[in-house]
Amino acid sequence: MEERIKAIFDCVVNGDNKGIQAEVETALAEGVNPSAILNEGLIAGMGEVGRLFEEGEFFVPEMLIAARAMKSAMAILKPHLGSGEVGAAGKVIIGTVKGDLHDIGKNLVGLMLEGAGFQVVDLGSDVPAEKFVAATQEHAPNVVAMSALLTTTMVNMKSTVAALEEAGLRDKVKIMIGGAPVTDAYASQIGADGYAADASRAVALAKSLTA
Ligand code: B1M
Repeated sequence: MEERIKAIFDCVVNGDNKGIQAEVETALAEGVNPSAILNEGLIAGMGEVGRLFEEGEFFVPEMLIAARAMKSAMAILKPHLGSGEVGAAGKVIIGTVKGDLHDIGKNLVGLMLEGAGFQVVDLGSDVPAEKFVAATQEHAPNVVAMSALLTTTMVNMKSTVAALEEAGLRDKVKIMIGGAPVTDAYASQIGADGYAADASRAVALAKSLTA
């Protein structure tokens, strides 16, 4: 079993898009826990890619092919990650903020929220504040969820909170944020209602915000 997970980890690091699909399917067929595939294989593999990038061994193309492999694996894993009745828990709009193209963590949070019974409207990545505002007007969600992976883009969470306030929508929604550079203190500082460090904590937070 551990060998399977190690193979999945290696496929992410090597950006092996075909290999990872076969490995994940085999692991699932063998009864390996989907959460272990996700956390110890995919997320840990991506962490290693980040480390190699930081050390100058990997460059942007390597990060891109790793991301592609991770996305293929997540698509296979999706049906195995939850079984809540979609929409029963509430509605969330989610996006990665303006200037930021990192969407894997955001996708994972969206996927886990869906699994927990939330209806999720995914605005994608590089989402300007006005688009969050327009989507809030259109969909009337319970929660607006923002992701950022760059220290240079997390500031756009603050402008989005301000834009929601300006549009008179701030009291109608809960706002949650997350992503590697984001913290609890930052959430308080910008007037968000909560911060979650990872996808399962994001589900717990969304549940408590909508309770
Ligand atoms: Co970039 N990148 N990247 N990158 N990239 C990081 C983030 C970086 C930390 C790498 C490093 O230096 N070690 C660094 C940021 C440094 C900083 O600002 N502090 C960085 C950089 C510098 C860049 C560029 C500037 C590189 C360049 O061009 N020179 C560039 C910026 C482009 C842009 O956005 N404008 C860039 C580009 C890219 C790619 C496009 C090549 C690719 C992204 C592809 C894609 O997403 N479609 C990429 C990747 C893959 C990474 C790393 C390697 C992996 C990110 C990832 O997917 N992790 C990353 C290094 C790392 O994180 N160690 C790195 C896996 C994912 C499951 O985790 O996204 O953290 P994460 O999500 C977690 C939690 O954070 C949390 O839950 C998730 C699941 O547990 N979470 C939430 C996330 N959102 C949440 C929202 C919530 C709650 C929880 O509520 C709403």
